[in-house]
Amino acid sequence: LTTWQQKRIAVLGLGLSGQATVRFLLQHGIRPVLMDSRRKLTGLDSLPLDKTDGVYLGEFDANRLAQMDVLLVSPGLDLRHPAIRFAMAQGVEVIGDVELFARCNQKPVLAITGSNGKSTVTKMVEAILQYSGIKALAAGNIGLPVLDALQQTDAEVFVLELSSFQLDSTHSLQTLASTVLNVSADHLDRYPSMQAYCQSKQSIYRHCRFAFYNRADQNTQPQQRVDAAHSLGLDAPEEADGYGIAERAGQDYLMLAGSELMPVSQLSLLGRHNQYNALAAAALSLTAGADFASIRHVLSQFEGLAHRCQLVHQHNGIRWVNDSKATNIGATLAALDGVRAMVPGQLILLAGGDGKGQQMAELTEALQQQVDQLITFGQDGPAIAALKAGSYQVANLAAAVHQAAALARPGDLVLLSPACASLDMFSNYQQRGELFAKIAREVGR
Ligand code: UMA
Ligand code: ADP
Repeated sequence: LTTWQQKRIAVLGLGLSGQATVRFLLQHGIRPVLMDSRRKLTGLDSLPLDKTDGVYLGEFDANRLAQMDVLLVSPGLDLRHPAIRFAMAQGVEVIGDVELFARCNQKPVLAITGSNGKSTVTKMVEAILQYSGIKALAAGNIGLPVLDALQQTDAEVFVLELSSFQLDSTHSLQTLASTVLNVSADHLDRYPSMQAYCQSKQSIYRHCRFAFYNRADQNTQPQQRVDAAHSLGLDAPEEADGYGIAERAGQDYLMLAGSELMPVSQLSLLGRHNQYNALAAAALSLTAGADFASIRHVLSQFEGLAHRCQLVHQHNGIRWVNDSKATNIGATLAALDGVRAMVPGQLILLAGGDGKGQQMAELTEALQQQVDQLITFGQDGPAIAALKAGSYQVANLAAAVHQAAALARPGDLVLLSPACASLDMFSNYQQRGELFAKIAREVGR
Protein backbone atom coordinates (compact mmCIF):
# COMPACT_ATOMS: atom_id res chain seq x y z
CA LEU A 1 0.00 0.00 0.00
CA THR A 2 2.95 2.35 0.43
CA THR A 3 3.00 2.98 -3.32
CA TRP A 4 -0.62 4.11 -3.06
CA GLN A 5 0.37 7.24 -1.14
CA GLN A 6 1.59 8.76 -4.40
CA LYS A 7 -1.45 7.61 -6.36
CA ARG A 8 -4.80 9.26 -7.01
CA ILE A 9 -7.36 7.00 -5.32
CA ALA A 10 -11.12 7.47 -5.50
CA VAL A 11 -13.69 5.66 -3.38
CA LEU A 12 -16.93 5.25 -5.35
CA GLY A 13 -20.00 4.63 -3.26
CA LEU A 14 -20.17 5.81 0.33
CA GLY A 15 -22.37 3.18 1.92
CA LEU A 16 -21.14 0.71 4.51
CA SER A 17 -18.24 -0.67 2.49
CA GLY A 18 -17.26 2.70 1.02
CA GLN A 19 -17.07 4.31 4.44
CA ALA A 20 -14.98 1.43 5.78
CA THR A 21 -12.67 1.78 2.77
CA VAL A 22 -12.21 5.51 3.43
CA ARG A 23 -11.36 4.86 7.09
CA PHE A 24 -8.88 2.17 6.10
CA LEU A 25 -7.13 4.35 3.52
CA LEU A 26 -6.86 7.31 5.90
CA GLN A 27 -5.29 5.06 8.52
CA HIS A 28 -2.65 4.11 5.95
CA GLY A 29 -1.86 7.72 5.13
CA ILE A 30 -3.76 7.71 1.84
CA ARG A 31 -6.06 10.66 1.04
CA PRO A 32 -8.83 9.44 -1.23
CA VAL A 33 -11.34 11.39 -3.28
CA LEU A 34 -14.89 10.41 -2.25
CA MET A 35 -17.77 10.04 -4.69
CA ASP A 36 -21.33 8.78 -4.62
CA SER A 37 -23.95 9.11 -7.30
CA ARG A 38 -26.58 9.70 -4.63
CA ARG A 39 -27.10 13.28 -3.46
CA LYS A 40 -28.37 12.39 0.00
CA LEU A 41 -26.31 10.09 2.20
CA THR A 42 -26.27 9.10 5.84
CA GLY A 43 -23.24 8.39 8.00
CA LEU A 44 -20.84 10.72 6.19
CA ASP A 45 -20.46 12.96 9.25
CA SER A 46 -18.68 10.12 11.03
CA LEU A 47 -15.81 10.43 8.50
CA PRO A 48 -13.03 13.05 8.86
CA LEU A 49 -13.89 14.63 5.52
CA ASP A 50 -11.27 17.38 5.94
CA LYS A 51 -8.57 14.71 5.68
CA THR A 52 -9.80 13.53 2.27
CA ASP A 53 -9.17 15.04 -1.15
CA GLY A 54 -12.79 16.12 -1.55
CA VAL A 55 -16.31 14.74 -1.69
CA TYR A 56 -18.37 14.73 -4.89
CA LEU A 57 -22.03 13.77 -4.70
CA GLY A 58 -24.31 13.35 -7.71
CA GLU A 59 -23.89 11.74 -11.11
CA PHE A 60 -20.32 10.49 -11.72
CA ASP A 61 -18.16 12.64 -13.99
CA ALA A 62 -16.38 10.32 -16.43
CA ASN A 63 -13.47 12.72 -16.93
CA ARG A 64 -12.89 13.05 -13.21
CA LEU A 65 -12.85 9.25 -12.85
CA ALA A 66 -10.44 8.92 -15.76
CA GLN A 67 -7.95 11.17 -13.96
CA MET A 68 -7.60 8.66 -11.12
CA ASP A 69 -5.11 5.81 -10.81
CA VAL A 70 -7.40 3.50 -8.82
CA LEU A 71 -11.17 3.37 -8.31
CA LEU A 72 -12.36 1.49 -5.24
CA VAL A 73 -15.91 0.65 -6.22
CA SER A 74 -18.77 -0.38 -3.90
CA PRO A 75 -20.63 -3.61 -4.62
CA GLY A 76 -23.91 -1.78 -5.15
CA LEU A 77 -22.47 -0.03 -8.19
CA ASP A 78 -22.70 -1.67 -11.58
CA LEU A 79 -19.23 -1.94 -13.14
CA ARG A 80 -20.94 -1.39 -16.49
CA HIS A 81 -21.74 2.21 -15.49
CA PRO A 82 -20.60 4.32 -18.50
CA ALA A 83 -18.32 6.55 -16.41
CA ILE A 84 -16.63 3.55 -14.77
CA ARG A 85 -16.21 1.86 -18.15
CA PHE A 86 -14.74 5.00 -19.60
CA ALA A 87 -12.18 5.21 -16.77
CA MET A 88 -11.30 1.52 -17.20
CA ALA A 89 -10.76 2.05 -20.91
CA GLN A 90 -8.29 4.83 -20.02
CA GLY A 91 -6.29 2.34 -17.95
CA VAL A 92 -7.62 3.18 -14.48
CA GLU A 93 -7.50 0.19 -12.12
CA VAL A 94 -10.97 -0.74 -10.80
CA ILE A 95 -11.22 -2.94 -7.71
CA GLY A 96 -13.45 -3.42 -4.67
CA ASP A 97 -12.93 -3.46 -0.93
CA VAL A 98 -12.50 -7.26 -0.89
CA GLU A 99 -9.56 -6.98 -3.30
CA LEU A 100 -7.92 -4.42 -1.03
CA PHE A 101 -8.57 -6.76 1.90
CA ALA A 102 -6.99 -9.62 -0.08
CA ARG A 103 -3.82 -7.63 -0.69
CA CYS A 104 -3.39 -6.73 2.98
CA ASN A 105 -4.64 -9.86 4.76
CA GLN A 106 -2.27 -12.53 6.13
CA LYS A 107 -4.79 -14.77 7.94
CA PRO A 108 -6.73 -17.81 6.75
CA VAL A 109 -9.96 -17.06 4.91
CA LEU A 110 -13.01 -19.27 4.39
CA ALA A 111 -15.12 -17.88 1.57
CA ILE A 112 -18.79 -18.57 0.92
CA THR A 113 -20.93 -17.62 -2.03
CA GLY A 114 -24.06 -18.94 -3.71
CA SER A 115 -27.46 -17.62 -4.63
CA ASN A 116 -28.95 -18.74 -1.32
CA GLY A 117 -27.77 -19.87 2.10
CA LYS A 118 -24.66 -17.68 2.29
CA SER A 119 -25.51 -15.86 5.51
CA THR A 120 -26.76 -19.00 7.22
CA VAL A 121 -23.60 -20.95 6.38
CA THR A 122 -21.34 -18.00 7.22
CA LYS A 123 -22.88 -17.64 10.67
CA MET A 124 -22.76 -21.40 11.27
CA VAL A 125 -19.07 -21.55 10.39
CA GLU A 126 -18.26 -18.58 12.62
CA ALA A 127 -20.16 -20.18 15.51
CA ILE A 128 -18.53 -23.59 15.03
CA LEU A 129 -15.02 -22.16 14.94
CA GLN A 130 -15.64 -20.00 17.97
CA TYR A 131 -17.00 -22.98 19.88
CA SER A 132 -13.85 -24.87 18.87
CA GLY A 133 -11.79 -22.14 20.53
CA ILE A 134 -10.71 -20.46 17.29
CA LYS A 135 -11.27 -16.70 17.04
CA ALA A 136 -13.33 -16.47 13.87
CA LEU A 137 -14.92 -13.34 12.49
CA ALA A 138 -17.70 -13.26 9.89
CA ALA A 139 -17.58 -10.37 7.44
CA GLY A 140 -18.41 -9.26 3.90
CA ASN A 141 -21.89 -9.31 2.44
CA ILE A 142 -23.24 -10.38 5.82
CA GLY A 143 -22.82 -6.78 7.00
CA LEU A 144 -19.42 -6.12 8.56
CA PRO A 145 -17.27 -4.60 5.79
CA VAL A 146 -14.15 -6.70 5.22
CA LEU A 147 -11.81 -3.75 5.80
CA ASP A 148 -13.38 -3.13 9.22
CA ALA A 149 -12.90 -6.83 9.98
CA LEU A 150 -9.24 -6.58 9.02
CA GLN A 151 -8.70 -4.01 11.79
CA GLN A 152 -9.78 -6.56 14.42
CA THR A 153 -6.32 -7.78 15.19
CA ASP A 154 -7.32 -10.65 17.47
CA ALA A 155 -9.25 -12.45 14.72
CA GLU A 156 -7.58 -15.72 13.72
CA VAL A 157 -9.76 -16.76 10.80
CA PHE A 158 -11.99 -14.66 8.55
CA VAL A 159 -15.27 -16.18 7.36
CA LEU A 160 -16.31 -14.15 4.35
CA GLU A 161 -19.75 -14.10 2.81
CA LEU A 162 -19.17 -12.85 -0.74
CA SER A 163 -21.81 -11.67 -3.17
CA SER A 164 -21.29 -11.96 -6.90
CA PHE A 165 -20.90 -8.16 -6.97
CA GLN A 166 -18.02 -8.35 -4.52
CA LEU A 167 -16.43 -11.20 -6.45
CA ASP A 168 -16.58 -9.20 -9.69
CA SER A 169 -14.17 -6.64 -8.30
CA THR A 170 -11.86 -9.13 -6.54
CA HIS A 171 -8.93 -10.89 -8.25
CA SER A 172 -6.31 -12.09 -5.80
CA LEU A 173 -8.21 -13.39 -2.76
CA GLN A 174 -6.40 -16.46 -1.43
CA THR A 175 -8.62 -18.77 0.59
CA LEU A 176 -8.10 -21.83 2.69
CA ALA A 177 -11.45 -23.09 1.46
CA SER A 178 -14.11 -21.72 -0.86
CA THR A 179 -17.62 -22.85 -1.66
CA VAL A 180 -20.37 -22.02 -4.12
CA LEU A 181 -23.44 -23.36 -2.34
CA ASN A 182 -25.84 -23.24 -5.30
CA VAL A 183 -26.59 -21.12 -8.33
CA SER A 184 -30.11 -20.10 -9.23
CA ALA A 185 -31.32 -17.05 -11.08
CA ASP A 186 -30.71 -13.81 -9.20
CA HIS A 187 -29.48 -10.30 -9.95
CA LEU A 188 -30.15 -10.81 -13.65
CA ASP A 189 -30.67 -7.07 -13.84
CA ARG A 190 -26.90 -6.76 -13.30
CA TYR A 191 -25.69 -9.67 -15.48
CA PRO A 192 -26.19 -10.07 -19.22
CA SER A 193 -26.81 -13.84 -18.85
CA MET A 194 -27.04 -16.69 -16.39
CA GLN A 195 -23.62 -17.78 -17.64
CA ALA A 196 -22.08 -14.45 -16.70
CA TYR A 197 -23.63 -14.72 -13.22
CA CYS A 198 -22.24 -18.27 -12.83
CA GLN A 199 -18.77 -17.12 -13.88
CA SER A 200 -18.87 -14.45 -11.23
CA LYS A 201 -19.65 -17.07 -8.56
CA GLN A 202 -16.96 -19.41 -9.92
CA SER A 203 -14.23 -16.83 -9.35
CA ILE A 204 -14.32 -17.66 -5.63
CA TYR A 205 -12.34 -20.82 -6.47
CA ARG A 206 -9.54 -18.90 -8.19
CA HIS A 207 -6.92 -19.17 -5.43
CA CYS A 208 -8.40 -21.69 -3.00
CA ARG A 209 -6.76 -24.64 -1.30
CA PHE A 210 -9.95 -26.64 -0.84
CA ALA A 211 -13.01 -26.24 -3.05
CA PHE A 212 -16.37 -27.54 -1.85
CA TYR A 213 -19.12 -27.73 -4.44
CA ASN A 214 -22.67 -29.00 -4.68
CA ARG A 215 -22.84 -32.24 -6.66
CA ALA A 216 -26.53 -31.67 -7.36
CA ASP A 217 -25.75 -28.34 -9.03
CA GLN A 218 -23.31 -28.49 -11.90
CA ASN A 219 -22.87 -24.74 -11.99
CA THR A 220 -21.11 -24.88 -8.63
CA GLN A 221 -18.44 -27.35 -9.77
CA PRO A 222 -15.05 -25.65 -10.23
CA GLN A 223 -14.47 -24.98 -13.89
CA GLN A 224 -10.80 -24.26 -13.36
CA ARG A 225 -8.05 -26.45 -11.92
CA VAL A 226 -8.06 -26.45 -8.13
CA ASP A 227 -5.75 -28.34 -5.75
CA ALA A 228 -8.43 -30.28 -3.93
CA ALA A 229 -12.13 -30.34 -4.83
CA HIS A 230 -14.73 -32.18 -2.74
CA SER A 231 -18.37 -32.55 -3.56
CA LEU A 232 -21.18 -32.09 -1.04
CA GLY A 233 -24.68 -33.49 -1.36
CA LEU A 234 -27.70 -34.86 0.43
CA ASP A 235 -27.10 -38.34 -0.97
CA ALA A 236 -24.55 -40.95 0.09
CA PRO A 237 -21.01 -39.92 -0.85
CA GLU A 238 -19.27 -42.10 -3.41
CA GLU A 239 -15.78 -41.69 -1.99
CA ALA A 240 -14.76 -43.33 1.28
CA ASP A 241 -13.72 -39.90 2.61
CA GLY A 242 -16.71 -38.08 1.15
CA TYR A 243 -19.39 -35.68 2.36
CA GLY A 244 -23.11 -36.38 2.30
CA ILE A 245 -25.89 -38.26 4.07
CA ALA A 246 -25.77 -42.02 4.60
CA GLU A 247 -27.95 -44.48 6.44
CA ARG A 248 -26.48 -46.08 9.54
CA ALA A 249 -28.62 -48.55 11.53
CA GLY A 250 -31.84 -47.12 10.12
CA GLN A 251 -30.91 -43.49 10.75
CA ASP A 252 -29.72 -40.82 8.32
CA TYR A 253 -26.32 -39.46 9.30
CA LEU A 254 -24.39 -36.46 8.05
CA MET A 255 -21.09 -37.84 6.76
CA LEU A 256 -18.09 -35.56 7.08
CA ALA A 257 -14.84 -36.54 5.35
CA GLY A 258 -15.94 -40.19 5.54
CA SER A 259 -16.89 -40.16 9.23
CA GLU A 260 -20.31 -40.10 10.87
CA LEU A 261 -20.89 -36.60 12.20
CA MET A 262 -24.42 -36.71 13.62
CA PRO A 263 -27.93 -37.92 12.83
CA VAL A 264 -29.76 -35.52 10.52
CA SER A 265 -32.65 -35.59 13.02
CA GLN A 266 -30.46 -33.75 15.54
CA LEU A 267 -29.98 -30.69 13.35
CA SER A 268 -31.72 -27.67 14.84
CA LEU A 269 -32.81 -26.04 11.56
CA LEU A 270 -35.65 -27.39 9.47
CA GLY A 271 -35.73 -28.10 5.77
CA ARG A 272 -33.54 -30.02 3.38
CA HIS A 273 -31.76 -26.86 2.32
CA ASN A 274 -30.59 -26.44 5.90
CA GLN A 275 -29.21 -29.99 5.96
CA TYR A 276 -27.08 -28.94 3.02
CA ASN A 277 -26.11 -25.70 4.75
CA ALA A 278 -25.08 -27.64 7.85
CA LEU A 279 -22.94 -30.01 5.80
CA ALA A 280 -21.24 -27.14 3.98
CA ALA A 281 -20.57 -25.32 7.25
CA ALA A 282 -19.13 -28.48 8.81
CA ALA A 283 -16.86 -29.11 5.81
CA LEU A 284 -15.50 -25.56 5.76
CA SER A 285 -14.98 -25.42 9.52
CA LEU A 286 -13.11 -28.70 9.49
CA THR A 287 -10.44 -27.26 7.16
CA ALA A 288 -9.85 -24.45 9.64
CA GLY A 289 -9.36 -26.79 12.59
CA ALA A 290 -12.83 -27.28 14.11
CA ASP A 291 -13.38 -30.52 16.01
CA PHE A 292 -16.30 -32.92 15.50
CA ALA A 293 -17.75 -32.38 18.97
CA SER A 294 -17.96 -28.61 18.45
CA ILE A 295 -19.48 -28.99 15.01
CA ARG A 296 -22.10 -31.38 16.42
CA HIS A 297 -22.88 -29.09 19.32
CA VAL A 298 -23.34 -25.95 17.22
CA LEU A 299 -25.36 -27.63 14.48
CA SER A 300 -27.77 -29.08 17.03
CA GLN A 301 -28.29 -25.70 18.77
CA PHE A 302 -28.01 -23.17 15.95
CA GLU A 303 -31.04 -20.88 16.05
CA GLY A 304 -31.03 -19.59 12.49
CA LEU A 305 -31.10 -16.01 11.38
CA ALA A 306 -34.01 -13.60 11.50
CA HIS A 307 -36.13 -13.32 8.33
CA ARG A 308 -35.14 -16.81 7.12
CA CYS A 309 -38.08 -19.18 7.59
CA GLN A 310 -38.54 -17.77 11.08
CA LEU A 311 -41.66 -18.58 13.10
CA VAL A 312 -42.79 -15.13 14.25
CA HIS A 313 -46.28 -15.82 15.57
CA GLN A 314 -48.46 -18.75 16.50
CA HIS A 315 -52.07 -18.54 17.62
CA ASN A 316 -55.21 -20.67 17.27
CA GLY A 317 -53.20 -23.38 15.57
CA ILE A 318 -52.11 -20.98 12.82
CA ARG A 319 -48.39 -20.41 12.29
CA TRP A 320 -46.92 -17.27 10.73
CA VAL A 321 -43.47 -17.71 9.18
CA ASN A 322 -41.28 -14.82 8.03
CA ASP A 323 -38.96 -15.68 5.14
CA SER A 324 -38.56 -12.10 3.91
CA LYS A 325 -34.93 -12.85 2.99
CA ALA A 326 -36.23 -15.00 0.14
CA THR A 327 -35.49 -12.35 -2.45
CA ASN A 328 -35.27 -14.78 -5.36
CA ILE A 329 -37.14 -17.78 -6.71
CA GLY A 330 -34.56 -20.35 -5.55
CA ALA A 331 -34.99 -19.28 -1.92
CA THR A 332 -38.78 -19.47 -2.11
CA LEU A 333 -38.64 -22.93 -3.68
CA ALA A 334 -36.37 -24.09 -0.84
CA ALA A 335 -38.71 -22.60 1.77
CA LEU A 336 -41.78 -24.30 0.26
CA ASP A 337 -39.91 -27.58 0.13
CA GLY A 338 -38.73 -27.13 3.69
CA VAL A 339 -42.06 -26.28 5.34
CA ARG A 340 -44.59 -28.23 3.23
CA ALA A 341 -44.21 -31.45 5.20
CA MET A 342 -44.79 -29.57 8.48
CA VAL A 343 -48.21 -28.22 7.48
CA PRO A 344 -51.26 -30.40 8.16
CA GLY A 345 -53.62 -27.75 6.79
CA GLN A 346 -53.27 -25.15 4.06
CA LEU A 347 -50.00 -23.51 3.10
CA ILE A 348 -50.80 -19.86 2.43
CA LEU A 349 -48.02 -18.10 0.54
CA LEU A 350 -47.48 -14.33 0.40
CA ALA A 351 -45.21 -13.36 -2.51
CA GLY A 352 -44.29 -10.38 -4.69
CA GLY A 353 -42.14 -7.27 -4.85
CA ASP A 354 -39.31 -6.38 -7.22
CA GLY A 355 -38.67 -9.45 -9.38
CA LYS A 356 -35.27 -8.22 -10.63
CA GLY A 357 -35.90 -9.60 -14.10
CA GLN A 358 -36.44 -13.23 -13.00
CA GLN A 359 -38.62 -15.64 -14.99
CA MET A 360 -41.49 -16.03 -12.55
CA ALA A 361 -42.77 -19.06 -14.46
CA GLU A 362 -40.10 -21.11 -12.63
CA LEU A 363 -42.43 -20.94 -9.62
CA THR A 364 -45.37 -22.52 -11.45
CA GLU A 365 -44.95 -26.16 -10.41
CA ALA A 366 -44.33 -25.36 -6.75
CA LEU A 367 -47.27 -22.95 -6.65
CA GLN A 368 -49.55 -25.59 -8.14
CA GLN A 369 -48.35 -28.50 -6.02
CA GLN A 370 -47.24 -27.08 -2.68
CA VAL A 371 -49.27 -23.92 -2.17
CA ASP A 372 -52.95 -24.00 -1.28
CA GLN A 373 -53.63 -20.26 -1.27
CA LEU A 374 -51.53 -17.65 -3.03
CA ILE A 375 -51.67 -13.96 -2.14
CA THR A 376 -49.50 -11.56 -4.14
CA PHE A 377 -48.54 -7.91 -3.71
CA GLY A 378 -46.11 -5.33 -5.06
CA GLN A 379 -44.65 -4.49 -8.47
CA ASP A 380 -44.27 -8.04 -9.81
CA GLY A 381 -47.18 -9.53 -7.83
CA PRO A 382 -49.37 -9.78 -10.95
CA ALA A 383 -46.77 -11.91 -12.77
CA ILE A 384 -46.81 -14.40 -9.88
CA ALA A 385 -50.59 -14.33 -9.41
CA ALA A 386 -50.98 -15.24 -13.09
CA LEU A 387 -49.33 -18.61 -12.40
CA LYS A 388 -52.07 -19.98 -10.16
CA ALA A 389 -55.81 -19.93 -10.63
CA GLY A 390 -57.82 -18.50 -7.75
CA SER A 391 -54.98 -16.44 -6.33
CA TYR A 392 -55.52 -13.12 -4.58
CA GLN A 393 -53.82 -9.98 -5.82
CA VAL A 394 -53.67 -7.17 -3.28
CA ALA A 395 -52.12 -3.70 -3.12
CA ASN A 396 -49.53 -4.15 -0.39
CA LEU A 397 -48.12 -6.39 2.32
CA ALA A 398 -50.57 -5.21 4.98
CA ALA A 399 -53.50 -6.13 2.75
CA ALA A 400 -51.86 -9.48 2.04
CA VAL A 401 -51.56 -10.29 5.74
CA HIS A 402 -55.20 -9.34 6.30
CA GLN A 403 -56.25 -11.53 3.40
CA ALA A 404 -54.23 -14.40 4.86
CA ALA A 405 -55.87 -13.95 8.25
CA ALA A 406 -59.28 -14.14 6.60
CA LEU A 407 -58.37 -17.43 4.89
CA ALA A 408 -56.41 -19.16 7.66
CA ARG A 409 -57.82 -22.00 9.78
CA PRO A 410 -56.24 -24.06 12.58
CA GLY A 411 -53.46 -26.24 11.14
CA ASP A 412 -52.57 -23.69 8.45
CA LEU A 413 -49.24 -21.98 7.95
CA VAL A 414 -48.88 -18.49 6.49
CA LEU A 415 -45.52 -18.03 4.81
CA LEU A 416 -44.06 -14.72 3.64
CA SER A 417 -41.47 -15.87 1.10
CA PRO A 418 -41.68 -13.22 -1.61
CA ALA A 419 -39.26 -14.55 -4.30
CA CYS A 420 -38.60 -10.86 -4.94
CA ALA A 421 -36.51 -8.01 -3.58
CA SER A 422 -38.33 -5.58 -1.31
CA LEU A 423 -36.99 -2.37 -2.83
CA ASP A 424 -40.19 -1.43 -4.69
CA MET A 425 -41.97 -0.85 -1.36
CA PHE A 426 -39.44 -1.06 1.49
CA SER A 427 -35.91 0.11 2.39
CA ASN A 428 -34.77 -3.50 2.75
CA TYR A 429 -35.95 -7.06 3.42
CA GLN A 430 -35.65 -6.56 7.19
CA GLN A 431 -38.23 -3.78 7.14
CA ARG A 432 -40.56 -5.98 5.08
CA GLY A 433 -40.14 -8.91 7.49
CA GLU A 434 -40.69 -6.75 10.55
CA LEU A 435 -43.90 -5.29 9.14
CA PHE A 436 -45.15 -8.80 8.34
CA ALA A 437 -44.45 -9.98 11.88
CA LYS A 438 -46.06 -6.91 13.43
CA ILE A 439 -49.31 -7.16 11.45
CA ALA A 440 -49.39 -10.95 11.83
CA ARG A 441 -49.33 -10.51 15.62
CA GLU A 442 -52.13 -7.94 15.41
CA VAL A 443 -54.48 -9.75 13.06
CA GLY A 444 -53.60 -13.30 14.05
CA ARG A 445 -55.06 -13.02 17.52
N1 UMA B 1 -25.55 3.31 -4.73
C1 UMA B 1 -25.76 4.38 -5.55
N2 UMA B 1 -24.71 5.16 -5.85
C2 UMA B 1 -23.47 4.94 -5.35
C3 UMA B 1 -23.26 3.83 -4.51
C4 UMA B 1 -24.33 3.02 -4.21
O1 UMA B 1 -26.87 4.62 -5.99
O2 UMA B 1 -22.56 5.73 -5.68
C5 UMA B 1 -26.69 2.43 -4.37
C6 UMA B 1 -26.55 1.01 -4.89
O3 UMA B 1 -27.00 0.87 -6.20
C7 UMA B 1 -27.34 0.21 -3.86
C8 UMA B 1 -27.15 1.00 -2.56
O4 UMA B 1 -26.70 2.27 -2.98
O5 UMA B 1 -28.70 0.18 -4.17
C9 UMA B 1 -26.19 0.35 -1.59
O6 UMA B 1 -24.99 0.03 -2.26
P1 UMA B 1 -23.55 0.10 -1.59
O7 UMA B 1 -22.57 -0.46 -2.53
O8 UMA B 1 -23.32 1.46 -1.06
O9 UMA B 1 -23.75 -0.89 -0.38
P2 UMA B 1 -23.03 -0.88 1.06
O10 UMA B 1 -23.81 -0.05 2.00
O11 UMA B 1 -21.59 -0.59 0.90
O12 UMA B 1 -23.26 -2.40 1.47
C10 UMA B 1 -22.52 -3.40 0.78
C11 UMA B 1 -23.45 -4.53 0.40
N3 UMA B 1 -24.54 -4.00 -0.43
C12 UMA B 1 -24.67 -4.34 -1.73
O13 UMA B 1 -23.93 -5.12 -2.27
C13 UMA B 1 -25.82 -3.72 -2.47
C14 UMA B 1 -24.03 -5.15 1.65
O14 UMA B 1 -24.77 -6.30 1.27
C15 UMA B 1 -22.90 -5.60 2.58
O15 UMA B 1 -23.45 -6.08 3.79
C16 UMA B 1 -21.99 -4.41 2.87
O16 UMA B 1 -21.49 -3.88 1.62
C17 UMA B 1 -20.77 -4.79 3.72
O17 UMA B 1 -19.87 -5.58 3.01
C18 UMA B 1 -26.22 -6.20 1.36
C19 UMA B 1 -26.86 -6.65 0.06
O18 UMA B 1 -27.98 -6.28 -0.20
C20 UMA B 1 -26.74 -7.10 2.48
N4 UMA B 1 -26.20 -7.47 -0.75
C21 UMA B 1 -26.77 -8.03 -1.96
C22 UMA B 1 -27.51 -9.34 -1.65
O19 UMA B 1 -27.22 -9.97 -0.62
O20 UMA B 1 -28.36 -9.72 -2.48
C23 UMA B 1 -25.65 -8.34 -2.96
P1 ADP C 1 -28.13 -15.48 1.43
O1 ADP C 1 -27.19 -14.84 2.40
O2 ADP C 1 -27.41 -16.21 0.33
O3 ADP C 1 -29.19 -14.58 0.93
P2 ADP C 1 -29.60 -16.71 3.64
O4 ADP C 1 -28.93 -17.69 4.51
O5 ADP C 1 -29.78 -15.35 4.16
O6 ADP C 1 -28.84 -16.67 2.23
O7 ADP C 1 -31.00 -17.28 3.20
C1 ADP C 1 -31.74 -16.56 2.22
C2 ADP C 1 -32.98 -17.30 1.80
O8 ADP C 1 -32.64 -18.51 1.11
C3 ADP C 1 -33.88 -17.70 2.93
O9 ADP C 1 -35.17 -17.46 2.47
C4 ADP C 1 -33.62 -19.17 3.15
O10 ADP C 1 -34.76 -19.84 3.61
C5 ADP C 1 -33.20 -19.67 1.75
N1 ADP C 1 -32.09 -20.65 1.78
C6 ADP C 1 -31.18 -20.81 2.76
N2 ADP C 1 -30.30 -21.79 2.44
C7 ADP C 1 -30.64 -22.24 1.22
C8 ADP C 1 -30.11 -23.24 0.34
N3 ADP C 1 -29.04 -23.96 0.66
N4 ADP C 1 -30.75 -23.44 -0.85
C9 ADP C 1 -31.83 -22.70 -1.18
N5 ADP C 1 -32.38 -21.75 -0.39
C10 ADP C 1 -31.81 -21.52 0.80
